[in-house]
Amino acid sequence: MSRKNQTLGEFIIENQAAFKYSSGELSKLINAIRLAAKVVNHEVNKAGLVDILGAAGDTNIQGESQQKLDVLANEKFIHTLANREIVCGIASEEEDDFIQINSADNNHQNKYVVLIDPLDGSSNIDVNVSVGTIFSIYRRVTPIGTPVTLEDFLQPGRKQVAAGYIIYGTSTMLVYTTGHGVNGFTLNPAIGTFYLSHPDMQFPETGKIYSVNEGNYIHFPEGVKQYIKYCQREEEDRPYTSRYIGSLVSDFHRNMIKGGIYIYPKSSANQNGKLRLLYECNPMAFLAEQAGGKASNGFTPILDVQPEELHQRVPFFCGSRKMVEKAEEFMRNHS
Ligand code: AHM
Ligand code: MG
Repeated sequence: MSRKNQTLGEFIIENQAAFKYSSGELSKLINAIRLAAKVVNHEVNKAGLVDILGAAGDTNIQGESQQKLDVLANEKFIHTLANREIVCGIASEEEDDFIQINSADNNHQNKYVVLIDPLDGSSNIDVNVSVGTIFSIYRRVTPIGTPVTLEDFLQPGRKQVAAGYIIYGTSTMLVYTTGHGVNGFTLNPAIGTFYLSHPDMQFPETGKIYSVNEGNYIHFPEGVKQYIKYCQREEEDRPYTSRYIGSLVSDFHRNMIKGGIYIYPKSSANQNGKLRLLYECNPMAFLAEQAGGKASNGFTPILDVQPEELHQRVPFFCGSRKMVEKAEEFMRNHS
């Protein structure tokens, strides 16, 4: 039973029995993500002190060179997961290829692979706008006892065991699902503990916010252009409000709480849009569905798309169920 003010640590232990494959391994994995989140949060919070502490590329007082935050976040997550030997492989938006975690002593006995976008929206760091980390967890499909292969990472999103994000915002939150609803935890920075602040998060069935980079309007497919016009028309409960942070985690988080739709469509310049299927869209789609929302590529549920490569991009429509269905209707009618 979840209750407000429960710590994330307590929540993980109490809910372990509800996990599909309950061996404690997934709990340990989420605990490691919780730890890496706190470390990255600390670094992100220091970003504004760049004039004092030194910019990326500078050498600090200990003679260490300062790293860009997205590179640093990547390292922190990979090291935290790899050092604990609780996963058999990691793929990251920041790495060209997946990483095999070789543990000499346990002979590839771990069963989970993790995919991460360590610092999404990192171009927002310089202007003090919220950024996030996105993670996605699968059970490997190749036999335990052998090294992981690409096949373990190229699974449809429907196979995810857990997924979530950390939002480094006005407060830092960790929001995740293991397929039993979505729960949000807020970090108390004074004591470094995440508390359950948003139990059983739900997308409102519909909403009044649409989030899309309208600067690219001219390049959008006709269905998206028509849907945007629909959002702006003075009819029924419209016009809707336009809100676009340009940081997927933040736009998603706001829309889940207030009701809304996020769209990153294909464009004439970019046939598959911009967002990555494995690191961004699948975990967000899993969370959306678990919270009663919807996520699609305009025609098909994101979670049913069969990935073909690690860094594959995909058009993304995600948010309140009725809004996504309406956008899909425009896509169908104008394709
Ligand atoms: P990134 O992985 O390089 O940070 O890019 C992903 C980000 C998303 O967070 C955001 O929604 C989108 O890119 C914004 O893109 P654009 O500036 O093209 O609207
Ligand atoms: Mg990203």
